Amino acid sequence: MTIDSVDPDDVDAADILGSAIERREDPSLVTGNAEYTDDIELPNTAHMAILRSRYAHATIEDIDTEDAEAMDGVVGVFTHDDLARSDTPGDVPFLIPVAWQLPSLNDVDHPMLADGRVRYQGDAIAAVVAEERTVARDALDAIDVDYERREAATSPSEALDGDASELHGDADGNVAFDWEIGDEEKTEAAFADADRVVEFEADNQLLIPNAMEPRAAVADYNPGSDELEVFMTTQNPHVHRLLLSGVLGHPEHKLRVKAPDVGGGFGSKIHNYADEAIAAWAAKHLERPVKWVATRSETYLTDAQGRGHETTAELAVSDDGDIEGFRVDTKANMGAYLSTFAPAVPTWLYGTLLSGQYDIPAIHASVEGAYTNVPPVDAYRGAGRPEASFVVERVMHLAARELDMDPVAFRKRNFVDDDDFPFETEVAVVYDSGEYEKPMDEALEMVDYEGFRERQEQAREEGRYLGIGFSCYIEACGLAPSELAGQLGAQAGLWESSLVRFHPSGTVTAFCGTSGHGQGHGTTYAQIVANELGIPYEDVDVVEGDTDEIPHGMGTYGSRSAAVGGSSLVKSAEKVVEKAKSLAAHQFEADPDDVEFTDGEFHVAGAPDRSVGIKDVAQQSYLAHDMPDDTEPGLEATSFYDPDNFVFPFGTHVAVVEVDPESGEISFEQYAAVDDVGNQINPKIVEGQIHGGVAQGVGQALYEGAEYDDNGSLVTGSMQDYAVPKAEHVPEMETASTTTPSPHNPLGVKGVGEAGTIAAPQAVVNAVADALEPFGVDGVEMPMTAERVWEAVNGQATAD
Ligand code: MCN
Repeated sequence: MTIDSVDPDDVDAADILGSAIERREDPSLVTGNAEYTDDIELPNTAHMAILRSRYAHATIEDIDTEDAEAMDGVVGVFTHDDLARSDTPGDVPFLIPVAWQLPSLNDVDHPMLADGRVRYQGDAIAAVVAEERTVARDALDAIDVDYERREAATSPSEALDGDASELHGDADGNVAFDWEIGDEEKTEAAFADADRVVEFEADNQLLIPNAMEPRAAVADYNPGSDELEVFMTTQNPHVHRLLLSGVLGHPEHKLRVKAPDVGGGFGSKIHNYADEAIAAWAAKHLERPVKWVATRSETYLTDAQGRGHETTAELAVSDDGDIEGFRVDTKANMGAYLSTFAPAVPTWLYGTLLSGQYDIPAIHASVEGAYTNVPPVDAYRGAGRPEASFVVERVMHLAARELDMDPVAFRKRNFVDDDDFPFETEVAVVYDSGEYEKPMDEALEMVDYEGFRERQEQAREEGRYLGIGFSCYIEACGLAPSELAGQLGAQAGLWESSLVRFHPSGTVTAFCGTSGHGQGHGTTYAQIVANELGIPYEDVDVVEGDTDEIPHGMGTYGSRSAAVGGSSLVKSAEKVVEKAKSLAAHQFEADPDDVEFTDGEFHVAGAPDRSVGIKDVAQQSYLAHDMPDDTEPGLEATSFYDPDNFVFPFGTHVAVVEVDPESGEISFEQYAAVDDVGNQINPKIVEGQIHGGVAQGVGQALYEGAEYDDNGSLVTGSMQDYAVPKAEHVPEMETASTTTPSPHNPLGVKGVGEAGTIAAPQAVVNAVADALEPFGVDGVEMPMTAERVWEAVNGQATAD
């Protein structure tokens, strides 16, 4: 089913929450009126370009910048020593340590510009600032770098094998951390008693995020006021302000970070990168605006990548099909340096989801993080949760096959029962609410599962290979309850903050500390606030992404904005209504407890004829002619909302494919997605998020992957080589939903921003494995290129 958008004018005010209102942000985006960072033109702007290492691992013997400095139009050329020697007070040449700690973490210095060593192809060596962008880029070629090359290791198993060249003096054997979760002893006992053990081994390949707009920054420093403004492609301006303040030694209150329109992020614009910090440093140092815009090639080389797991897993099952234990061992690629939230991704965001939708009595997982010669690896859409869901759902597929059971029956037999919520897993989380059979049943109907098996049989007789693959995913989002996150290693609370302000004319601005970059917050937040205040949707404007306008914020990632930011808006709006109620009561000469609020109107209980609208109350609050004692003029409220728990969306995705065993081609017959994201604020936006997420998940299954050669050079460094799926490669999706509200937030919402990406890859891989069962193939490594499928069918490696 495709949901049609509706014009807000056609929706009754009382129905605004939950309506598929058309996105108000789209006209400006599609008519070119949006303002991105690169559109910002400040007078006297200089342009920065960064010289990047051509090798994945090398010692730098010498950097000669003389010729570049002598070029016409070059304003300055800077290396690590310049940052270190800078006379700007408080300057430090290193990025600040990660924002997530683990007990065993071997954190290492991350120089903003190379400190005698480069550790991945693309590592920053020098910055050129020039009058023109082209001059800055040309001047990079005039810098002479004398490299002494070292061995490179780009995969965790290579880096950890004991013979690899060490990346950092502080991390013996390239070990970034060792981490485990669950009960090892109990799990061993479960395996000792098990009828059968099903084994699974697979990589979850490194992915490059590919946001449409490359990272960029424009920094402007005013020496008179000591104010530093940084416009940048960020998903979390307040967090970036704090991090930049630490890196630059610039007072946080004199630093403004503003996100103009941001063309996507998928996690890659959360982190503390060197480039934006160097642009800000240069603006301050040169006392003129400095702009840096990454080229597309730079985004391939330097944006934090995602996934990068090598995993072995074992499932203990009884002959009847009961899961008895689950054991997982993962080596995680952390890249050359730890990125901002990196340690959380393959640990807490991964290990805690290894129970999937199932009641598994014993689980143990261990994860070893490895420093390797690739860019830092951090959150990319899903961040840890797609990797967990992939392992769980691939093992479920293999176990059903081993037991000769129907994959649906096997899953249903082991689902957490509806009555068992809240459900405490063996891996340290409590699922809030769930009804796992509902989306499964809906999806089965959408693909006519019973009819499918007959069709599959018939097709096989004709030499055609159809397959069906299931993915019953669970995710934890709505990041995050601060106390719990703190116990797990977060160095900051993960609350969200908002401000709801009535203007004297009765319109409202809602400020929120999240920072949307494609998710349609302007629409959904206005729906939330209009609903709470009982005023027309058009009267609410939403502001995000500016540290000068919004008091506090933690940003947009981890599908947290609806559950945490949205709840914060509800809380602020409730405070506004509470104050307005006391003002209305004063007018009515009634006790506030006797005043009721419905559809934007206050009236005394039992006397509905005498009423006053909240907009009128707002106006009077600013006129301040007749206020109750001890009440300040104005009508606005700020709040912090800190969730009690994560929210746990879930669903079933089913892929139906046909595989040609001779060519290795895979084509989609059907893709059904049934998701439960709790109550939906805007079903059209939810559907869009699922579509985009599935496109990225299908991309991982079939096309995408960061490939490095033996020297550690990126082979897939452009859109020619790194296959982001085009529209024609994305299956026609049929979507539906079930609704199990989360009890943890006032909206009953769960997140949706990552669900599709978490669900899709294993649905597609399982479908291909199902199609190729007659050939004895039980899986194909991702991305499942035609060549890999062909190899799997033909059981031999093709010649290089
Ligand atoms: N929503 C809703 N009902 C719900 C849940 C959400 O109507 N039950 C709406 C929200 O109000 C919001 C949108 O759906 O407008 C997504 O909400 P949410 O799931 O809270 O996710 P966030 O807004 O926090 O967005 C982050 C999420 C992540 S983590 C990635 S990665 C991602 C994604 O969003 N990156 C994106 N979607 C993206 N979409 C675009 N266009 N570009 C990206 O970079």
